Amino acid sequence: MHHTIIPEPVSIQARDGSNDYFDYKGLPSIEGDFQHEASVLKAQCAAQLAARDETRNIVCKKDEALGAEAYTLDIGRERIELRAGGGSGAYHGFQSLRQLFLSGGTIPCAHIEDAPRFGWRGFMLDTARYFYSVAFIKKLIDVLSLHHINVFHWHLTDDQGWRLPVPEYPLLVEIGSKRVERRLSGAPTVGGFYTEDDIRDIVAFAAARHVEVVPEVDLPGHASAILAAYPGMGCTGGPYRVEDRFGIFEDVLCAGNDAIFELADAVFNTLVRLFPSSYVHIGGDEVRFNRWERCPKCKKRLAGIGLEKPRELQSWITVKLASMLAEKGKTAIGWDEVLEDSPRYVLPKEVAVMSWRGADGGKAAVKRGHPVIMAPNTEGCYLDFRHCDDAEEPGQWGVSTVYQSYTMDPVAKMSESEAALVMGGQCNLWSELIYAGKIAEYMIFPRILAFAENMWTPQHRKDFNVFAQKLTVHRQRLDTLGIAQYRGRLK
Ligand code: TNX
Repeated sequence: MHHTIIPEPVSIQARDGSNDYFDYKGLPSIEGDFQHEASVLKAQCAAQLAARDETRNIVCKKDEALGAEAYTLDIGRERIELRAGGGSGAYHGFQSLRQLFLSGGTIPCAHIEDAPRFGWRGFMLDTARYFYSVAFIKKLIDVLSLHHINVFHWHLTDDQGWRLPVPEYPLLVEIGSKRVERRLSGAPTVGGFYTEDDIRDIVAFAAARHVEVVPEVDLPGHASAILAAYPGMGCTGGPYRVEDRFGIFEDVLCAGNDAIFELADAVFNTLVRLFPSSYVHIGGDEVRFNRWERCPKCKKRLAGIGLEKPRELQSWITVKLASMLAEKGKTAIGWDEVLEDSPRYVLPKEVAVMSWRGADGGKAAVKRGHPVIMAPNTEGCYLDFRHCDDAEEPGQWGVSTVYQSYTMDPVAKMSESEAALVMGGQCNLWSELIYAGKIAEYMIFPRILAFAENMWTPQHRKDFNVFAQKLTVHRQRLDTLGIAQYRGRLK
């Protein structure tokens, strides 16, 4: 049997001319270094590998010669040796093994060497358009980490809901986390928020799986939930409501009101307290300028800071927010609109740009020296799109195939120095139409598997036909884990 690990490792060498295999009657003992990671593996395997097999063992060694995320596996008849440069490498090695354990049967003896192509292999979940339970988010993070996805970008706020409690601004969740669901009669509100304990729980759960949780609060647009809670933050003063429609709304935070920075400061302090990641995503997408054009306070602000066009206020806000974060030791990430700056308020080089309206934003950003994460909605990164062009398929806006997720090249048409600024890529699940976790799973799988291999595996080792073959085996592993998946055509 060929090994069917997704993403495909850098190299797999079968033991010379032998048909030897590692056979086991239960979970082997795990000895040596990386006991933290080993304990996670034991918990993950408990359901499928209830028994222990003490005659077999996995011996783990830290190997300084390997990179932090790199690992090797030596699969012998009675013993597997895992070497890794650090905890994350060990974790990835364990997850490759976990995939093989999930299929049951024996494991052919082999030597595996592995390390990622890109360091940022992300997935974003929009928990604002619909609210998902802590249990679901943990289930998702666990199965993402099975495929070496290492960043969970948590979209916490949007027009339709604010999910983050901020002590100084209690109405953000009291009012901002619920919306009227007008299609329902009776008690017509939906929503929810994550308590600090929920957030700590998710962050710790992810950290144990070597997944970094990057929070996003979307500013200054997509702000209806903030405005409903604190109408003074808008240009017109309202009335506002937590939106029950989807789309883009003209009411955004008032650029002429200093109170928006007080609010941002309190929000950032909460994020700093709860999220160890060095990144904070500040959104910045789809800001409409109509209100700013007519608002006396915004006009006054423009004059005060020497700008002419109201649209330039967005770069002024972005630069301000990014420097507030820098003072708190965090690096800002923004959607690619943050690149449309004003000559006076130029985006600081260290701000990372997430390219979503195709790859052009990312390409322009590396030319200007910004770190970039590629998530083009034109090339397989938008999991809210339908899997294929079929009227029966759920999804919005367009089609995004498994094949596109497999082939999106984050460094296409870049020079070597530009490509060096590309941290990696990310798939996003926007949830306007995704009202339940099971639907989310269906939209995520198997596209995220194709994407994981795309971000991890060196190009010369990628082969879509082999991937599609492995998928037939791998689908059963997802079934075992209780993950829903799309089963239609891949191209
Ligand atoms: C654009 S991607 C948005 C989201 C929508 C998404 C739908 C981005 C930064 N903004 O608000 O949910 O399109 O595909």
